[in-house]
Amino acid sequence: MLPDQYLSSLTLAERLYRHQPQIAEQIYSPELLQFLRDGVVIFPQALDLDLLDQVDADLHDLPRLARTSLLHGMIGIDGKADHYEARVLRNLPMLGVTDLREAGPGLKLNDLHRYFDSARALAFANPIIRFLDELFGSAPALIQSLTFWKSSEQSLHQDFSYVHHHSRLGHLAAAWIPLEDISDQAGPLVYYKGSHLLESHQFYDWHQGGILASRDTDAETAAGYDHYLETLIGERGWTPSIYLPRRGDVLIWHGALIHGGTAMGDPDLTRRSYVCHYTAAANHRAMAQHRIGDGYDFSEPPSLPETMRSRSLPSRLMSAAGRRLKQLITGARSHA
Ligand SMILES: O=C(O)CCC(=O)C(=O)O
Repeated sequence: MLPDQYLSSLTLAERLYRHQPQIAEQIYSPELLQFLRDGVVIFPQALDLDLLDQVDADLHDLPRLARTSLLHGMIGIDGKADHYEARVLRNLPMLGVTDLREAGPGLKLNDLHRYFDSARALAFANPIIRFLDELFGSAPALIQSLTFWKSSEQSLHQDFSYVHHHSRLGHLAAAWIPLEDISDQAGPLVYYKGSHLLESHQFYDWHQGGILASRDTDAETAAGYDHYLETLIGERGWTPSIYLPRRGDVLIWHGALIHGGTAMGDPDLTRRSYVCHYTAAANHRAMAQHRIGDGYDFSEPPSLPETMRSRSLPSRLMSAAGRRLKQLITGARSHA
């Protein structure tokens, strides 16, 4: 996948914002416009606290699930050998860790929405789905969910290079859902506002001009990515934002936003979070093998919200126009 192919796969909303911002401003909600500008939007206290309680209750089952090897997950996302010698969840006992809740940073559990209805409902919570529907112009589909107990301490990255088993790569966004209030000592999420607005010549060259990381990427190329991001951030003058949310908040970021997990100040602190990656449902429907280019393959089909179906371009445009009209009417009423 080359940079220009990626750029032409961006959402209609983003292409409009990049090329005709004054038109985009007439059509889209303030939240979406903020997202298109910054690559990130935060919805404070938007999630149902009872649902979060239910997720908490279900998570009590995790240690049992981990022992039965039903659960999949990874340890030390960046291969941080100083954190763990094992790479996958079922190897935790080899390290003397009997309860995954006691594991250190870098532990992530895959796709808990497949085990728990509560986690599934949280991934498809209304404020998230409503926003993504406007962004994609069609129903969103969940690609994967990741649950973290502590900070990932994952180095800076852009998701599109790693999460690319959907057909239109520019249709990618993620939600960061705190499962508890997050302390600044717990290794919170860091991101760089505006860093999603890359031009064609600004992408990292993973292989022959391609923008996707693969399992076969050599160590030198992988290491060069850190340097590339640091240089880009320095050149563009982007400054880090640290996300210190309260339970009930949700942050949604763009698939090209530079972000990562910061180092834990206090290794005992948890930083329980639920991270969901989405694309447009239409992308998944077109997907034959859950595999694209030199990307990874996935055995499970994508998850779709039952209540939503993908829509045609005219119907998407009509919805956007309808939303705008509604805002104008509401605005006119509140000024009357
Ligand atoms: O929560 C974190 O520390 C990082 C999560 C992340 O980068 C991702 O899932 O893409």
